[in-house]
Amino acid sequence: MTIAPDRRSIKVETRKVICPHDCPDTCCMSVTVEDGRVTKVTGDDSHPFTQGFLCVKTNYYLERLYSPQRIKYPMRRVGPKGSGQFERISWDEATRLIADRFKTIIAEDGAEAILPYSYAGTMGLLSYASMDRRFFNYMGASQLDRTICSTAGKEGYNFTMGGSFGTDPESIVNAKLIIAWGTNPVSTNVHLMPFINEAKKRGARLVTVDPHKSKTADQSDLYIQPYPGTDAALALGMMQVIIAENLHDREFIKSDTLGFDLLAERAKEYPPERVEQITGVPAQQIREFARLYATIKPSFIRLSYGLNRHTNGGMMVRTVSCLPALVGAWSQVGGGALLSTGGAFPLNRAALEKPQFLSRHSRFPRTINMIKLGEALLDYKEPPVKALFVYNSNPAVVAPNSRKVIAGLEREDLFCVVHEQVMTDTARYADIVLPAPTTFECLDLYAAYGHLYVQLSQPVIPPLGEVLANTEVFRRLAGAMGYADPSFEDSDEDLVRQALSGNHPSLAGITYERLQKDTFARLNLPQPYNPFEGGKYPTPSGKIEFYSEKMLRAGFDPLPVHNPSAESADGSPELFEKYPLRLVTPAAHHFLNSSFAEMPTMLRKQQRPYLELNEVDARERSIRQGQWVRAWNERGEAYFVADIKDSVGAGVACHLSLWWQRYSPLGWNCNTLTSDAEADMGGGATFHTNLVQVELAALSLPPEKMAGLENLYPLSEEVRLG
Ligand SMILES: Nc1nc2c(c(=O)[nH]1)N[C@H]1C(S)=C(S)[C@@H](COP(=O)(O)OP(=O)(O)OC[C@H]3O[C@@H](n4cnc5c(=O)[nH]c(N)nc54)[C@H](O)[C@@H]3O)O[C@H]1N2
Ligand SMILES: Nc1nc2c(c(=O)[nH]1)N[C@H]1C(S)=C(S)[C@@H](COP(=O)(O)OP(=O)(O)OC[C@H]3O[C@@H](n4cnc5c(=O)[nH]c(N)nc54)[C@H](O)[C@@H]3O)O[C@H]1N2
Ligand SMILES: [Mo]
Repeated sequence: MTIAPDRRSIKVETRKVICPHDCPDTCCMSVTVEDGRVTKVTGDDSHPFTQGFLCVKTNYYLERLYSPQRIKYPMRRVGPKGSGQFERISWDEATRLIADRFKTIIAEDGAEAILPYSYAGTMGLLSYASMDRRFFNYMGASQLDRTICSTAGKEGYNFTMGGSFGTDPESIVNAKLIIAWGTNPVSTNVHLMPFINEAKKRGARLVTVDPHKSKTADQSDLYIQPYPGTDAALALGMMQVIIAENLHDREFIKSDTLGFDLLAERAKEYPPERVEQITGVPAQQIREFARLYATIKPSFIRLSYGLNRHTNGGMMVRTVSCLPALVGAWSQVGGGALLSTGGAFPLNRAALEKPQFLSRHSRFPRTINMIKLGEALLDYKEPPVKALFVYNSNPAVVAPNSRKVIAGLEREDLFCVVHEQVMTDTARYADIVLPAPTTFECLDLYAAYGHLYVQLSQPVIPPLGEVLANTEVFRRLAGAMGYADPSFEDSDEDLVRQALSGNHPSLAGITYERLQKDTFARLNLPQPYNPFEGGKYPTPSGKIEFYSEKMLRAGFDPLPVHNPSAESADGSPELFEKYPLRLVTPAAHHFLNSSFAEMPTMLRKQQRPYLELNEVDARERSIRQGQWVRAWNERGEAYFVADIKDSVGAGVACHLSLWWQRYSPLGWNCNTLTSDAEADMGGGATFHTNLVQVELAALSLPPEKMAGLENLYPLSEEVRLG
C-alpha cells in the first residue's frame, strides 16, 4: 500500500468516546482522529453491548460535530426575543453579565426567582448533575423536578418490584418469548436487537404490544394493538385467563410474592370480553396471548417509557410489571422484565451534587415540575421566575403544551441563558447564549439505563471555538458569584473520582485509572445478573407486591387496576365528542428527542412531519394520502402530512417526534397539542395522552399559506441553516 506523500505527516489515531445521548444503549464509539479532526465514527467492536455498530443518527455524527449550526462563542442578544440575532462577546463578559443579573434578581426577589432547566442532553454524570447542582443548591434557586421522561413508570415499577433494575439485557438470548411492551427498540434501543435476534435464532418468539405498529411490531411474530392508555386492562385480562386456567406458578407465587388472593379477586373483574371493550383487542386474542405468556418459558418483557407517558402511566407500568411474577418468569435465566438498569449503578451522586448546600437556606427552596414550564413562566407565582438557565435541554421543542412554553420564553422581563451545542429553538430566545462541547471535546463518566457498563469518555479533539463544558461554566459562575466553598474548585478528574467513591462492591476495582485505560468496565455483578437473586426484593415486604400497602398509604389503589386516561372516550366523554382521536407522539427513528433533528441528512430521512391515520378516520374526513392536515385541540394546532395506513387503529393518530418548531409547518410542532397534565405517579409527563380533531388543512388555511406548506419539504438549505 502506498501512502500519498502529503498525508504521510498526518497523525492518525483511533480513540474511544462514549455516546452521551439520552438512550438506553450508551454506546462506546470508535473514533478516527486525523490531525486533531474527527474523520470517522463507528461502533466499538470490543464492547459487549455496542457490538461494533451505531444507530442511524450517530453514524452521521460528523455532520453534527462540524455543523455550521454549532455555537462556538458566547453571544448576547441584539434583536427581539426569538429573532436569533446575537453578537459575539467574551466569556468574561458573559459570566459577568449573568452573575450581575443573578445578583440583582436575588436581591430583589430572592434566589427562588431563578430556575435552572436541564435534562439529559448528555447523560454524562459530570455534565448532567454535578457542578450545576452544587451551584444552584448553594444559591437556593428553585429546584427543578425532572419528570419529563421516566418518573411515572419508575414509581410504578418500584411499587411492584422495589427498585430500578431487572433482567440482565445480555441474558435475554435465553428467553423463548420476548415482549416489547410499549417500547420500540428497533428505533429507541437498537443495541438490544442483536440479543433479541439471537434469542429468535434459538427459537424465541417476539411479541409487540403497542397502539402504533412500530418498526419493532413489523419484525414481530405477534402484534397486539390496544388503544393508548389501556394496558393495565389488557394485563389484568391476561391475569384473569392465566389464573382461571390454572396456568400461574403457584410455587413462585407462594415464595416470592405478596397479595395473590387479592389480585386473583381483582382479576375476576377483567374477563376478556370486558377487556376487549376497553382495549379494542379481541377477546380471543387476549386469551391466546395469555396462554402463550403463561406457557412459554423463559419469558421476558421489555418495558420502557412509552407506557409511562400517560395520565395513568404509573399504574399501567405497575400492573404490567406484575405479570412476570404470576408465571414465575423471574426464576429463569433470561426471564423477567426490564424497565431500566439505572438502579444497578451505585455511583456517588450526592458527592457530585452536594445536596447539603440546601441546608444553608432557611427553608427548602420550592420545586417546579419541568413539564409545567409554560405555567411556571406565565403564572406569576411568588416569587415570579425572573431568570431561566437552560442547559442539556431544548424545552421550546420538547416540553408539552408548547404554546405556553414559547409565550413564557417570549417574556421581555425574563432573563434567559441557554448553554447549547447548536442554535436550537430555545437558544434563539436566549439573552445570553453559551457554547457547549460535544462528547468528542470533554471528559465525562457514564452509567447507563439499558446495560451494566460504567464508561469513561475522554476528549479526542481540542474544543471547537470557545466551547466550555457544563462543569466549567458553573465553576466560573460560582467564582463570579463569590461562592467560596472549595468544592467549586474541584476539577473534572476530581469529580470522576468522587462519583466512583463510596466503596460499593459493584464498583470495586473500577477506578479512574482503569477506565482511562479500558474505557468501560462491567459492574462487578454476576453474569448473568439477577438483581433479585435468592428471592430478595427491595419492597417494604421483601416480596414482589401484587398488593401494596405503600400504594394505599400514598392514596393509590393497592392492587393493579385500569383507570381510564384523562383524555379518552371513558376518561373524558365530553372532550371526546369534540376531539375524537387519541394522539400518541413517540420517538422518531432518525431523531433523538430534538437532538439530530437539525441535521439535513436526518431531516431528509425522516422526510416530513407525518400524521398516521387509519383509513376509517381519513375517509370520514375526506383526507387522502399525502394531503396536508390540521390537528387541533384546546391547547393549539399543528400541521402534518397525512399518512393513511393500518399502523394505527380507528380512533388513534400517531406522529413520530420530535420536529423542531422552526422546521415544522407554520412553526408549531406536535407539542402544541400535547398535554402538560401530570401522570398519576412521579409528576410524570403524559405525551401520549391527548385527544385531537383532524381536518384537511385547506379547510382553514388560505391558498397562499397552503402553497407555502406545499413548498416546505424537503427543507431548503436556507431554511435549515437560517
Ligand atoms: N431514535 C430514537 N431513539 C430514542 C429516542 C428518540 O427520540 N429517538 N429517545 C430516547 C429516550 S429519551 C427515551 S426515554 C427512549 C424512549 O423510547 P421508548 O421507551 O421506546 O418510548 P416511546 O418512543 O415514547 O414509546 C414507545 C412505544 O410506546 C407506544 N405507546 C404509546 N402509548 C402506549 C400505550 O398506552 N400502550 C402501549 N403498549 N404502547 C404505547 C408508542 O406508540 C411507541 O411505539 O428512547 C430513547 N431512544
Ligand atoms: N411529544 C413528545 N415530546 C417529548 C417526548 C415524546 O415522546 N413526545 N419525549 C420526552 C422525553 S422521553 C425526553 S427525555 C425529553 C428530552 O428532551 P431534552 O432533554 O431537551 O433532549 P434533547 O431534545 O435531546 O435536547 C438536549 C439538548 O441538550 C444539548 N446538549 C447536549 N450536550 C450538552 C452539553 O454537554 N451541555 C449543554 N449545555 N447542552 C448539551 C443538545 O444539543 C440538545 O439541544 O423530551 C420529551 N419530549
Ligand atoms: Mo426520555
